[in-house]
Amino acid sequence: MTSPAPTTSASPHAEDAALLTVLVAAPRGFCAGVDRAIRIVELALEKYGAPVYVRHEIVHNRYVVDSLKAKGAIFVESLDQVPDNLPVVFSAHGVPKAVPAKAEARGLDYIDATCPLVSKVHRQAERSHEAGRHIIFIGHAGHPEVIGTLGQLPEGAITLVESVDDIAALPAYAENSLSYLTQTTLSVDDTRDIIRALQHRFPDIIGPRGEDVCYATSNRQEAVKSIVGRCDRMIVIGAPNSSNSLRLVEVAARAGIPAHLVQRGTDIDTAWLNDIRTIGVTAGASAPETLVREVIDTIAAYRPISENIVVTAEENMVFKLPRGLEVSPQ
Ligand code: 10D
Ligand code: SF4
Repeated sequence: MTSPAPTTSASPHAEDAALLTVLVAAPRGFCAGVDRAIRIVELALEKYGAPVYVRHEIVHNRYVVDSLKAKGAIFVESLDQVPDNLPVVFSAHGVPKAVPAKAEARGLDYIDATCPLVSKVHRQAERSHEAGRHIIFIGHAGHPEVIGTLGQLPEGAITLVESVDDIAALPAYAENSLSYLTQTTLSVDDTRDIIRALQHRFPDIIGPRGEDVCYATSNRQEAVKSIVGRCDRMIVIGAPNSSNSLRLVEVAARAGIPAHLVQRGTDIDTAWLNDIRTIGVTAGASAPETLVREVIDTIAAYRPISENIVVTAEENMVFKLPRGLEVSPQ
């Protein structure tokens, strides 16, 4: 745990305000899958030159998307919007099998930036299907990762459940015919409860040995849990469509403190900073550190702060780049 010297500001409000302790959660922000996906777009721009098309936001963050747009990336929601003869990158959330198939049929040069931990779930789904098992998939309907994973198998091979309540509504299945998988960015606590309910109703259901909820998702939730008890309020930097960021807000809110999702410093309501002694700050896996700095600077412009980083885990995960985009050692 490091404790930088108190940061004071020259704001008129700051002069007579008491010191506000800012607890900054670690780990926070970019995970290995997000780092890799952004790098893939940058390397594709270097390799092919602009424009490079990207199907869906490469990660769910407007700042990241705008930065890549400025370098020549064009973001679209459908392959139909990609002109012939131009390269296209698939986002970190993964795509249904039909998407690369369509790109191939059109002769498009495509690069898959799906996080390897999402691809791992895709392969598990294929293996379970080949073994003759029906899959119960725990996830949030309509999320691109869920659409991508459901789209790995023929329609009807996977049933989506979103909550413990959904389990009772499932039909009966033959013995030893079920397996479960999960989205990577779920609430660790909710997922454990849903899996328990599944195992209670279907005692022979099988699932992954480790968690499908990824290391980055669970580390960020754990980091919030470690500070919420000391915070009067929590700020999570992330986008409204970022599943893992929304889960961080939930973790704080469930601990009984007001929790706010902000995209950047300008979203902060200074009323949040009155009459509190300690505020927690974290960032979802798709939010860059520059926005964390911006948020802390915004807080410091309103009240003098003492900034403390609270470390609950070290992360050193790095994923390999796809073939054809590897960077040769200097
Ligand atoms: O919505 P989300 O949490 O799945 O995605 P986001 O782009 O915010 O963060 C990265 C997570 C990915 C790509 C899913 F694994
Ligand atoms: Fe991969 Fe997890 Fe990051 Fe998603 S949140 S991109 S699964 S490491």
